[in-house]
Amino acid sequence: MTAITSTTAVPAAPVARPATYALSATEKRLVGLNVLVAVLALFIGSLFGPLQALEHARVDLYPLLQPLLKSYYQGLTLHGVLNALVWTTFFITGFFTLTIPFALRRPLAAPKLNWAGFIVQTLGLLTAAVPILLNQASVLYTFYPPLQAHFTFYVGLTLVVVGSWIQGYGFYITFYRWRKDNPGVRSPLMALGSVITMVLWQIATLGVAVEILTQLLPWSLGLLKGVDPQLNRTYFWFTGHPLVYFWLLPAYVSWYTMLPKQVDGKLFSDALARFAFWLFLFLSVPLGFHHQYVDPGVPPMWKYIHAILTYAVAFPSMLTAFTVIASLEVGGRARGGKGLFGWIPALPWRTPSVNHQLLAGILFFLGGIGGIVNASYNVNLVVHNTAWVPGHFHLTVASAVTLSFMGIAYWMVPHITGRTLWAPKLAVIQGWVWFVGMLIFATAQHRVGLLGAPRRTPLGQAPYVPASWQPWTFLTAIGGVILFVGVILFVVIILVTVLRKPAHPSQVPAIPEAEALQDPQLTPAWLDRWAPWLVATVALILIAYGPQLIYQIANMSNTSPGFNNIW
Ligand code: HAS
Ligand code: CU
Repeated sequence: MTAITSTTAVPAAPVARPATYALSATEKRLVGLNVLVAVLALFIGSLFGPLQALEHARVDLYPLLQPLLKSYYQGLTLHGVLNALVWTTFFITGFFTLTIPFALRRPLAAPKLNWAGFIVQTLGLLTAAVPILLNQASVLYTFYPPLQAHFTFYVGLTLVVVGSWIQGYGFYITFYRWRKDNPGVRSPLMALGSVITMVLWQIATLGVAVEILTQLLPWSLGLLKGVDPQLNRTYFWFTGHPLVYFWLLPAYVSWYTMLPKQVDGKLFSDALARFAFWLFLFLSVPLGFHHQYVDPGVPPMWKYIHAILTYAVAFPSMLTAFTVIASLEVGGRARGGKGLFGWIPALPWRTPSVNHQLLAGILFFLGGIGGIVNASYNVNLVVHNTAWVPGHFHLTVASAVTLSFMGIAYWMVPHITGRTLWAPKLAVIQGWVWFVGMLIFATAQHRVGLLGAPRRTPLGQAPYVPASWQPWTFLTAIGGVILFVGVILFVVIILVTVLRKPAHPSQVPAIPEAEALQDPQLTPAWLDRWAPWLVATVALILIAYGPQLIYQIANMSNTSPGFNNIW
C-alpha cells in the first residue's frame, strides 16, 4: 500500500494545538479509582466462571462454597453482573477520564461532577452487591421479571447508571467548552469517539431507567401487584443491545486512535473512523428486537425491521476491520514487513498492549460472524437460548472488549501510577493464555449450543444430557479453567506493577496517540457536526421503536407476580 498524500491545502486551525497534555493529579486519581473498581469486579466475577464451566463437566464445586454461595444462579448472577456490567462500565468511565482531557489538551471542566458521578456509581455498586451476596437478587444480569430481586438491587443498578450519566456530563461540558474555544477545528477523534460513546449510553439507558422506575422498583416494594414481562423485555433490550456497543466503542477508540501509534503506523482514514462512530450512534439503539425474535408479544413485521437494522449495524464494524487493519499494515510496513502478509509478523507482538489488541481483533472476527448468524430472523431460532449465545458473547465482550481493556491497562496503569509494567513477557503470555482458553471455550459453547444444549442451565445436574454433548461440556470446562488462569495472571501483573517503586519519568509509558495519514482538518465538516446525527438518531429510534412502545404501554398488563428465593 502506498501512503496517501494530499495536495489539497489544509485550512489552518485558528488555535495551535499544544503538543501534549499531562493529566492532573485529580484526573489520574479518578482514572485510577475507576480502574481499581473495574479490576476488582473482574477478579471477583471471574471466580465464578470456572465454577460454572466445571459444573457443565459434572465437577460440582458448589458444595465447597456453602453457605456463602447458595446456588448456580447466584454464582451466574455474580459472574454476569460483575464481569459484563461492572468491569466494563467502570473501566470505560476511567478510560474516558484519560482520553477526553488528553485529546482536548485541557483539564476536565467540572472535575467535581466527575467525582460525584464516580461516588454515585460506586455507592450503587455496593447497594446492588449486598442483595446479590445474600441470594436476594439471583436474577442474572438481564434481571427479567417475573424473577424478582430485593428492591435494593434495582436501586443499586439505578445509581450505577445515574453515576455514569453524571461522569458523562463532566465529559460533555469539557468537550463543549473545547468546541466553543476552537471554532472550525475538527474535534480530536479520540475525544469525539469517547463522547459519542457516552451519548450513545445516555440515550440507550433510558430503556432500563423507565423499566426500573415504572415497573421493577415499585413492584419489588409491593406498590405494584404485578408487572408486564413482555413490556419489560422490550424496555430491557432497548438498553441491552446498545449496551454491547457501549462496551465495544472504547476498544475502537483505542484501535483507531492509539494502536496505530503503538505499531509505528498511522490511522489510515480519519474520515472513515469518524463515520463509523456516527453510524454506531445512529444505528445502535433501534434493533433490540433481535433479542426478542421468539417473544410472542412482538409482531413479526417489527422483528423484520430490527433484523434489517441489525445487519446495518454490522457495517461500521466491517468499516472498522478495514480501516484498523489498513492502519496496522502501514505500521507493519514501516517496521520492515514485506510482501502481501509480511507486515503481520513485523508488528510488535512482544509489546503486551499491542499483542492483546491484535488477539482481541482476531477473536472479534469470529464473534462478529456469530453475531451475523444470530441476526438472521430464522437462523436465530436454532441458536436462541442455547449455549451458542454465551459462546458468541465471550468472543465479543469477553474477548474483543476485555482483551483490549487488558491491553490498554498495561500502559494506562503504569502511566497514571508512574511505574513501569512488571513482567512484560509474562503479560504477553497472559494474552495468549486468554486467547487459547477462549478459542477452546467458545468453540465448545458454539458446538454444544448447535447440538441443543440450553444456556443458563446447570447441565451437570440435568438428567437429559446426551453423550454427544459431553466432549463439548468437557472442553467448556478446560477452556473456562484456562481463562481463569488468564484473569489471575492479569490481576497479579497489575497489582505487582502498582506496588513497584516509582520509575524515572522517562521510563513511564506515554499515552499513545496516533496521527492520521491525512490531516483531520480535511475531513468533511459533516463528520464533525452533532446536530444532524443526533436528530437522525432520535428519528430512527422513534420510527423503529415508537409504535411498538406505544402499543405495548397502552396494552400493559401488570399481572405477573414476582418469583423470588425459588433457588
Ligand atoms: Fe451480539 C446476543 C447480534 C456484536 C454481545 N450479543 C448477544 C449477547 C451479548 C452480545 C452479551 O442478532 C447475549 C445477550 C443475552 O444475554 O441474551 N452481535 C450481533 C451482531 C453483532 C454483534 C450482528 N454482540 C456484539 C458485540 C458484543 C455483543 C460487539 C459485545 C461487545 N448478538 C446478536 C444477536 C443476539 C446477540 C442477534 C441475540 C442472540 C439470541 O438469540 O439471544 C455485530 O455488531 C458484529 C459485527 C462484527 C464484525 C466483525 C468485524 C471485525 C473486526 C476485527 C478487526 C481485526 C483486527 C485485528 C483489528 C463484522 C472489527 C487484526 C489482526 C491482525 C493480526 C491483522
Ligand atoms: Cu444485540
